[in-house]
Amino acid sequence: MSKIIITCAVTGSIHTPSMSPYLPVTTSEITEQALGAAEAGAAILHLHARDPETGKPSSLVEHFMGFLPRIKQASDAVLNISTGGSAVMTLDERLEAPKSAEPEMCSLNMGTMNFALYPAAERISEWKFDWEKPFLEESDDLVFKNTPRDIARILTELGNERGARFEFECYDLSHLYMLRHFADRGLVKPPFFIQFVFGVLGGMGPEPENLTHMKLIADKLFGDDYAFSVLAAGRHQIPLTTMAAAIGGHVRVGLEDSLTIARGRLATSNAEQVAKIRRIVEELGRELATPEEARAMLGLKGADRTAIR
Ligand code: KMH
Ligand code: ZN
Repeated sequence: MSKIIITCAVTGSIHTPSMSPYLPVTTSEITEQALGAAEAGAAILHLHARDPETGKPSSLVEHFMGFLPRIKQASDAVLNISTGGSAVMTLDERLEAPKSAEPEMCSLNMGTMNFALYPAAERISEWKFDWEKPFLEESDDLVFKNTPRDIARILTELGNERGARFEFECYDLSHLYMLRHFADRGLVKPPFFIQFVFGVLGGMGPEPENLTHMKLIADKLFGDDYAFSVLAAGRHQIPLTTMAAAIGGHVRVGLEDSLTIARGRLATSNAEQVAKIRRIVEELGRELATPEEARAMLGLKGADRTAIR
């Protein structure tokens, strides 16, 4: 088995500040937690921005540029900027920061879907900020829009025009076929780095059979032209990533997708989750990929060819 790439998704746009005091939201918190995750073994940092005053997911370039240069100066980790942003943002908003930062990697969500966060609102009794409750509750009527036109635009504007490579977010079997379609159209070339996403309400559930079936179909569609990674929401994070590591995949952890380190215990940092999955994958006999090794495996352009200064 090849070396294993740990991605850490540091803050995301799913969780809200009332859910955990450890969720990084300010520029310093995001910077420090990202650097801690890289030091703990993450080769790739998947990044979203937040409004530092309120913790609300933000698409503003100035919020991204608060932490991107600081992380780049202090670490050689691959910086991967979300193009999913938050489902409440327009595609123009979602693309503003990645287009201006021209990172080595971007996420790319491979289908339009529901992305329902409202069950989480029931578990919170005290809210820190006014925006949080409606943000979660109104996701019962929200469409996370990623049409073929949107996907083509991201492949063109970030991939072909700015040299980014992608973390293809596949929440469902159908998303693998959409990636195959764009490969057939010649808009994207291998090697493909496919993130199998489990446990989002609107995507596939965290059953082990779903992982083996996704791998089976991806093997058929992409042969040797792809590598897969796994992320799973909430308490499914470590079991599903462990299974991925055992069958030759890569792994993604981080507070974006799970706030806990064990049943009922909040993780106090992203680094804590990275350290945990690192212990597990090393016990399984897998060696960690360094950022340079991840760049070579994924065909990335290199940190010096981004617009992050
Ligand atoms: N939080 C993941 C389930 C993106 O940023 O483009 C999805 C994600 C999407 O990371
Ligand atoms: Zn994300």
